[in-house]
Amino acid sequence: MRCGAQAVIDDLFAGLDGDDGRRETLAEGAMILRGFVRARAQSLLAAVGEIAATAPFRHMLTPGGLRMSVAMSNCGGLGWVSDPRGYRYSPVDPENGRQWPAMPDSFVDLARSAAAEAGFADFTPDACLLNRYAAGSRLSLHQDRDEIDRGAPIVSVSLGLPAVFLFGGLKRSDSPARILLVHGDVVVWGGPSRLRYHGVQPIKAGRCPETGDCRINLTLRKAGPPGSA
Ligand code: MD3
Ligand code: FE
Repeated sequence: MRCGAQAVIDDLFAGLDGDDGRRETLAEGAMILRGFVRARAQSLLAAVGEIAATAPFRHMLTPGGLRMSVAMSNCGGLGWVSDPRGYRYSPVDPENGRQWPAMPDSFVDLARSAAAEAGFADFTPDACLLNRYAAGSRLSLHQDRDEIDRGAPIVSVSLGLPAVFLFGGLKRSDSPARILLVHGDVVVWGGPSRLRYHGVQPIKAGRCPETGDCRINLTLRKAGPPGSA
């Protein structure tokens, strides 16, 4: 049921719902909850399919005019967009001028419970960026700084093919740690880790039962001002 050699380790923890107790603190404010959504992954992926039926995955252009290798969509009151005018959050899908699909309750619930587990009480996301990685897709080192309220954490969910995540420092030149993220893992990034540089190495080609030949990452965010949503 799972991708790669992780299956043996995962089997040792199988049968436990939700948090299976494997948590790793990467740095102050950054915590991995291994397998946190494994039991709910198929219903999350069904919700991703419904969102993508309304707001299809697309390859956005960077402000420099390059086509991103990761295909993206959004749900929630705000969605992250990039085009030659810049990066920003938009309440509408620029492809059709309509509001992004609503954020499913299951996304809100998992974000709240994962954030609470990592010590961030009362997290309410108003934006969810959906990233779809095919073999070879990557995300170069960057900071997430388009959100107004930097006091709120970001909750990220990994589904499907594994990824080598790059976890850097507060300067682009800080050499990043490499962390394997697999199907069902959740990471919470907040506090002093909120503005760390991070990225994703090119995804290795593979197949898994959950998503086929891709990796899906959900990032649940509070993009709007403090006190809103
Ligand atoms: C560390 N996505 O969408 S999620 C992104 O796996 C993004 O698709 C990656 O980076 C992915 O912006 C990584 C993990 C993540 C998200 C936000 C962070 C790590 C972070 C903010 C600060 C530090
Ligand atoms: Fe990011």
